[in-house]
Amino acid sequence: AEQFGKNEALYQLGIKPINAGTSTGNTHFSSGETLDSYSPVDGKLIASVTTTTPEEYEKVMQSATEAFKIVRLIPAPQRGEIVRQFGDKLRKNKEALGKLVSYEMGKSLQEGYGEVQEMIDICDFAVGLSRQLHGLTMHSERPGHRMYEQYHPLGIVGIISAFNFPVAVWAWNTALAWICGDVCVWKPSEKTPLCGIACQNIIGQVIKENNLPEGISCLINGDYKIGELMTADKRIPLISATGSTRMGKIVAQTVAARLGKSLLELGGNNAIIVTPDADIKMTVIGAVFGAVGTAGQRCTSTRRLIIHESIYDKVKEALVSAYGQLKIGNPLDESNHVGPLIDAHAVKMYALALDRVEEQGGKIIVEGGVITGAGYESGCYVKPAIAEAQNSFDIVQHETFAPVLYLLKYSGSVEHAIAIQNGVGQGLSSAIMTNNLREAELFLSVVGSDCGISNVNIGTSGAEIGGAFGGEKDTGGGRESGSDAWKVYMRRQTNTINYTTSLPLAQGIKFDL
Ligand code: UN1
Repeated sequence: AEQFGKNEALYQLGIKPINAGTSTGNTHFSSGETLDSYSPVDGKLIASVTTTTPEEYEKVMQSATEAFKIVRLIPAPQRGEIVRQFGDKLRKNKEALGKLVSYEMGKSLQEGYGEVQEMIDICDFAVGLSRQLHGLTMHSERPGHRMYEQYHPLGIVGIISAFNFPVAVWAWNTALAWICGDVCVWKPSEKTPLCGIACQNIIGQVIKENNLPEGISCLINGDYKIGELMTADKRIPLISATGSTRMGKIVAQTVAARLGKSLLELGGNNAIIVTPDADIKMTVIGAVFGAVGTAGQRCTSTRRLIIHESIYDKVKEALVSAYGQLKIGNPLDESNHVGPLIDAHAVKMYALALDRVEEQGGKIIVEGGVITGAGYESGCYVKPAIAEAQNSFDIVQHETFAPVLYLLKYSGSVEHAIAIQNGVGQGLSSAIMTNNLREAELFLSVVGSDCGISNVNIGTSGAEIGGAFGGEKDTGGGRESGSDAWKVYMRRQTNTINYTTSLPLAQGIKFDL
């Protein structure tokens, strides 16, 4: 990886052999046990991070609390200016940060750059939004009264993010939270701690240059135990968590028990319906990128293809031939399409899924397997696989974070395909490939897809930041990123003002003294 300037990237991002620091400016150092970050690309130790102890967590919370008192008073467009500067710094660091994402997480360099681009995009979006935190004005039922609503900053936002988007998901949350006048405490995945340090170093510069309180952006490192301190902490009104459905249920219950708000982005089991009116060439590109992009480790990855029987063999052949062209290897080498899985555990889950689909009656048509030999020493490189299966199989119902694509056949009308598409626990992303207007509109209608994201003639992954991102059912119901997702980061207040000399009551109630 050295030939791609990995070391220069680490230097530029301020990554040291051992990285300490729990909040911006490094006033509070973390001194807990060290977390070593090994690259799935070459199996080498990149650097280590000291984790946050409960006492240090307390200091971080104090600095966040102090920072909020100041930040909430800064006018929103001025907060937007800070986010604009952050976006500029990201532009300057796009190459270095994209490389680090690729090297620490294992996604292709193009996708690493794409992830940093998502951060830049959400900053631009947030800057504009900082002048548009609109509430409504309502007509009061009482004479001489005015009624309106306003949005106030919420406070401390706790962010728990996953390894697969180690930088962008944080930015979706922070860029919005900051313009809303909030401060953030972030616990990145313990599998990608250096991406967290790099992001903190970048925003740390902006905070310093603007003489702002360092607690605006806090970073805590460690495993779920440090996350639990946040979810149970009454001082954090909103917890935004990305990860598995299992994790989300635990987070949701802890946060709900103290009546906090949670924004959950959990598992997906995303399908593309391929109807007889589909453009096969487009279908294959969308399905292959969706299934093997980020080595199948996006929550929006395509896991199921629901194909009409009349074109099933044609689509299957085209897919098998496309999979034959895939180059698997070092993701920093741009001639490769597919990089490694995150770690040995992910490889185990991948292998287990392939065993299970056969046990449950499926047929593997593109063989999987772990790749060994020169260039694959990390043991995390696997072959993207395709299996013919039934939607009812337990393994098909389950999200496996790996490049395993299930082919499901449907017959009859598109309603049957929609029933299969909706026939899983998760509800994140979905797509239909068709040039038939009726099929497309039915798929998007109330009796169509039950997912938070439903696309026509594009795949399931690669959503733009401008739309609200998230899903229903076991996906957790949260929405972040674009549209009006900002509202969850603020508290809404309804104000009624009486400018008369009498006090009429609402609902016409008489109360004479
Ligand atoms: C995720 O996998 O957690 O839509 C986020 C996409 C990306 C974000 C995925 N924009 O695939």
